[in-house]
Amino acid sequence: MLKPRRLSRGTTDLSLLSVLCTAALLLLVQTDALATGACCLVCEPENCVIVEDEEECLGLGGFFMDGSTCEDCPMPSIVPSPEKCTVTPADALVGFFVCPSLPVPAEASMITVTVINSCDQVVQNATVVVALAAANPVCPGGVLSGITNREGQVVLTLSASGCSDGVPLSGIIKANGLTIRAYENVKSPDSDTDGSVGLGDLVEFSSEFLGNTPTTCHDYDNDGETGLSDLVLMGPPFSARNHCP
Ligand SMILES: [Ca+2]
Ligand SMILES: [Ca+2]
Repeated sequence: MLKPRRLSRGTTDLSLLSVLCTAALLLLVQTDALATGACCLVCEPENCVIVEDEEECLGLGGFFMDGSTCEDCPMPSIVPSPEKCTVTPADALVGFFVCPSLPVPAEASMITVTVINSCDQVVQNATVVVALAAANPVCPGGVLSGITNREGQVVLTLSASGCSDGVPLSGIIKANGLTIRAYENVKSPDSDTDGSVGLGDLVEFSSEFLGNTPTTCHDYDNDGETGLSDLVLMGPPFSARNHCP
């Protein structure tokens, strides 16, 4: 009576063993499948490859996203890198030179924003928006936004007045929603904000130029003094009596 039992138990043990082996194999296959993930190569043309582990991905110079697919890799192309973007001539002037734009915009009031991403690629079709503080009223109809072209550039005419001298966040530039510049200086030859560059502004300019009042609103290039380089910026819009529409 014991014999069949032993046989039966042996058969059961064998079956159990084969079930366990199959399970272990399945687990192994499953673990292996889970180990793959997306290796994002953000600056490479192919953008992503599927690899088995982080080590393999690091060897390729990417970053590993365990269990992910390539669709999960971030697309760097539209995200600007603030330090790589350029703004002329505002970066050199350490702020915005703004000016009522009629009849002809003052040269320095036309800024060229070049949007670059972290891969040193230009960003086309980026939405660029300039925002000024209340101390720098924009002329009626002034457009302070645009879309970058194939070279990743957009030219904006800053048709505005007033003075922000060393005031944080006075002039902001955003590209695709990300702040790429935050200037403390936004200065206009129409500093009295009456909408035109006239005698009142010249009187204020002269006072700073001659040192009768402290250097503030008419130091357009923000080098610490109201001098000849500022006169060069003030001259043309004053001669043309630049004004808002
Ligand atoms: Ca004025
Ligand atoms: Ca100056």
